[in-house]
Amino acid sequence: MVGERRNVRGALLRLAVVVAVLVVAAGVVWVVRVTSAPVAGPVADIPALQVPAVDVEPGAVAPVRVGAPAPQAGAAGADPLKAWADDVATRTDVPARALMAYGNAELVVRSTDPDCGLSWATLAGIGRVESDHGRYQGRTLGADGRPSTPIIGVPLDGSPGVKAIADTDGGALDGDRTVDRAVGPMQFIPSTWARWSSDADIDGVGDPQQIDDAALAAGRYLCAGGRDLRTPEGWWAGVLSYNNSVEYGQKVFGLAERYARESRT
Ligand SMILES: [Ca+2]
Ligand SMILES: [Ca+2]
Repeated sequence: MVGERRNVRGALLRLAVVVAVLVVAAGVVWVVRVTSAPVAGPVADIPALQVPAVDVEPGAVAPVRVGAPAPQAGAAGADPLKAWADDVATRTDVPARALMAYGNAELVVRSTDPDCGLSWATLAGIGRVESDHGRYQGRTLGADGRPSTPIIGVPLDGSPGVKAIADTDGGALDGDRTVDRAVGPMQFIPSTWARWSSDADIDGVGDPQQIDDAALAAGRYLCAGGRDLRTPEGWWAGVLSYNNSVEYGQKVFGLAERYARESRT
């Protein structure tokens, strides 16, 4: 079953690469069809439910290939990352504070793992699906990069549609000593956080509720195993490792493509 799916995916991948080459050769801009803009709903909605999945197959050319302007270092004395985030926030629905976290993660990974090709837009797509950039259920994202109250997911107790994950953190991260729960703006399971914990705001603590820390950990996680996120196979493998669902990947794809496009206009 899994092998069969891989073969199909491989075939689709090869097809997608051929199509992408033809499109580029024809000088035609590759446009991903986005079915509609995310619909604002009641704050109690799970963020992912507000996000439409786009009509792309796994293996479709990675959205980062559309070439968003990456955050860059600038003049000494200025804060180029903040200037970039403030600017992009005016054209997207992503709060500037979250953009700073995603952009910072891209910059850090660009220096530590340049072959990964991590894009802030991919992180923003994941952050939108996982927690609406830390704004889940009416929360706000503070200047310190923390949601106004900690984001803690449902108990992973094996209920219908939910994985069963026994407690690994003694409740330290998720407040639950019986089972584990996904935590923070990027929704890390405590055992995953234990492996990928990052300290991007340099306060001496890796905190999955703090969006700089969470975004950098997510970026490192996506790059694991030498993935090149600039390739279709690398991008899809990374995103599906975050959540092994084609619909999830399609949602992140559509968002990342849209954020990248909006950031350029
Ligand atoms: Ca726990
Ligand atoms: Ca930290």
